[in-house]
Amino acid sequence: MSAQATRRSFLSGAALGTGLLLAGCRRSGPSETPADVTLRIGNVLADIAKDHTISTIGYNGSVPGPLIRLREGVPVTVDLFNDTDAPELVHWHGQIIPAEVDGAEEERSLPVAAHGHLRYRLTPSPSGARFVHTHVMPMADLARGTYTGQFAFVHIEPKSNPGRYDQEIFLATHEWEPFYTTAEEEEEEPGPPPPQKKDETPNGWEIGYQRFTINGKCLGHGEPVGVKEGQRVLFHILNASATENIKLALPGHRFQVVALDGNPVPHPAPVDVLELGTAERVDAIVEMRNPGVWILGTPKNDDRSNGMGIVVEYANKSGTPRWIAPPKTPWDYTMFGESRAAPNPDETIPLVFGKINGGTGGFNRWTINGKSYDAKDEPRLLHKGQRYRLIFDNQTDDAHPVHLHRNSFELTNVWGKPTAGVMKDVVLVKGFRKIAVDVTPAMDGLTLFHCHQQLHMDYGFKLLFNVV
Ligand SMILES: [Cu+2]
Repeated sequence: MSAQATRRSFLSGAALGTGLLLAGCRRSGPSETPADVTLRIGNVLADIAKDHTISTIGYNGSVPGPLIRLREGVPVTVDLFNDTDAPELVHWHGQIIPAEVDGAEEERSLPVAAHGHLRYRLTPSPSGARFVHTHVMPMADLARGTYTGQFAFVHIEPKSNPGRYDQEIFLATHEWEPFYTTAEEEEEEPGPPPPQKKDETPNGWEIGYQRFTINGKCLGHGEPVGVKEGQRVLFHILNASATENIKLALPGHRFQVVALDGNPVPHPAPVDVLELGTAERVDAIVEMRNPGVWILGTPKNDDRSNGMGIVVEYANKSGTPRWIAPPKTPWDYTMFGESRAAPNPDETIPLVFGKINGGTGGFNRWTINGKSYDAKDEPRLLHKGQRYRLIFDNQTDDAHPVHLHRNSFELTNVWGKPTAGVMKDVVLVKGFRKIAVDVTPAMDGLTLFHCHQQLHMDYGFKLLFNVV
């Protein structure tokens, strides 16, 4: 996928009547009319750097998969072809669509069989930066699930588009060549001190990576993002990692954050550093007023030298891309919200996150309210139209990017600070912190809540709701 999609290319796509641009899409078969969206799941050889090719699974032969442009409320037919030897699930992350097509096993969504084909219709909603990714649980197999290249941007155009920008750039981060490690990630901004631990079992496996990419290329190996002085560039950034929460900076520039998880924020605000938990999206406008050749990348030096970055190049400028370490200002969701209390909920549901250490060579297990997910348990009932306050109470030392399917929720309290108006579908709850969100379920059916860190999800960090 090209990093650069101009307004003009989108408009010409819209003129075709489908509002959709899909590179490399294949026809479904001679007997059927072509679908509006076709995703073919299969092996991909991704050249992430010079003389460095990754063999993985992806969509339509590329990593990331093709940019899928949809229009809010305009139904589309979707064709899924699975050229692999294992069943797959394609999850439409951040959309409010029926459980049958949402793409999660727990919700009893339709799988696409090994070497099988699945066709269905869906009505895209809500507008904004969404994405599509596999929802299988690879457990210990680091060659499946979100460790692979099965992810692609889904951009849902609003019914009316008030956006004011000169150029639109889609950037997705992803790591490769995962390995098991016992090293734990240090948090830069330590939270409250951990309570005394009774259990002295050591921490279990964590995941490390050899290579880091943006749009499937290590820093310096892809096409630079070409900009002109004076342009307003809208960046759509997606953390398509299996397990990593990341930070990104563009030295000499600031990001004006205008939307989180695709939803416009009440108070757009400038920041030096973006932070995205796994599966989070940020839309930010950058005014290009500092001509040169720059690195947009992670402040973590090791990860940046292993590839986590992309070059931003002004027209008629050349030279070695520059990196300057950004200030260490903490990310704060509430700066984009309204400083008022949200309306009172009809019901409050505490969700306490716990960890049972796996010991050396074992997997940690994760609990919500003292229990790991069990498919035999009855889902917890929610009523459509009721306002629920979910209290995410993280009693572990890990950060958890927690995700609610088929809904957007409103942040109402972050680390003790009331807020309102920020709508998201993933929120990063740091170690020993609390975040409260309100949700009014919009559509009935099974609705999965889980940590988006693949290893946490696979080892118990899930809870199933049923909206009636
Ligand atoms: Cu987690």
